[in-house]
Amino acid sequence: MLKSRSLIAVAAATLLLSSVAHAQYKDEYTVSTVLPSAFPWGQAADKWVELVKERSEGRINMKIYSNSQLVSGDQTKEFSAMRSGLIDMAVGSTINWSPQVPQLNLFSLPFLMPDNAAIDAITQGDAGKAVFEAIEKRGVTPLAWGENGFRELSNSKRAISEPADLEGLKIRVVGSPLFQDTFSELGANPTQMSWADAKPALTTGAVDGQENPLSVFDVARIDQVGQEHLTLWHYMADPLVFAVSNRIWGQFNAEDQALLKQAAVDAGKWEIEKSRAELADTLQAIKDRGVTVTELTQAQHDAFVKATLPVYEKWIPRIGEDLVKQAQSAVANRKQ
Ligand code: X2X
Repeated sequence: MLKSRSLIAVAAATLLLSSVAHAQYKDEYTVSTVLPSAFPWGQAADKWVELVKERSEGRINMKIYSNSQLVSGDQTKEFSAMRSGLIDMAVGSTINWSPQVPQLNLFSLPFLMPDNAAIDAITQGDAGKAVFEAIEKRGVTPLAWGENGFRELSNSKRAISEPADLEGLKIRVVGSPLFQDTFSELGANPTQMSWADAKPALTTGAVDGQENPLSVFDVARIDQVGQEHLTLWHYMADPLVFAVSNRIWGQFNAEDQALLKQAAVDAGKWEIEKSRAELADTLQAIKDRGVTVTELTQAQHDAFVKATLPVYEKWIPRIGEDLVKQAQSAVANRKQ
């Protein structure tokens, strides 16, 4: 009798606790992205939202706010907004969060990652774990990796196949001052600008060029704003990170945390495979529109690597020497 009474008490307490936990759940969680559903980035977020809704049987609902609208278009403020609780969740680029998380500059080191296997070796290994720890220490819980892609260089003036071709060109960049350094080393004239301002600036000729993955060049129709020359130099790639503000994360019970994480892992994997598989067709579509596409010879590639080496000297101390070494050895030992 006594035993069953205490069992009832435990059951009642559990029920109460779980209803308290439920009461804390929001009707809808905000998810910030820069690029909307027409781009692989937006599709990664769509997939996450869809999987979470399905697997939680409609208990956890998320709504995507694209074009960085929750931070009035200023994508470099997204991380801070998540940390302070203004944004609940995000699928964000390492570039845009690097002003707040210096370790994220790792991925922007020029020519650190020669191919997809190199990206995977970093994100799926110890270096990736260290990067996630750095994000978490700053108030945001990272769950999984996605991909924006290798960033290629376009401009309206001329074909670029060596550093000297960049001389004096005004190039739109975003994120941390690392990009100012990279393009300054190459003799260009870099200007920091949000994505919201980039297309208008390309249209008016306020800037001559920009760098973005082929999918972004293609879907945003960057060729229509005079960007006739495209150089495939693969100088860096920005992974995407699926993440939740620590304040929000702590409100989910362990089961739902696992659900959110697994859904992010699955959505990320799906998006990475999809966007890599689409790349060849995307490049063909860009060529078909008359864009001059320049591929570099090994010697031309090496000249860019050499010209940007000073960026390493300046940025390794800021990123962390151990982390950079860890990443470099992951790349050197990657599975092909
Ligand atoms: O602004 C860009 O270049 C973009 C869309 O690629 C990022 O958000 C990093």
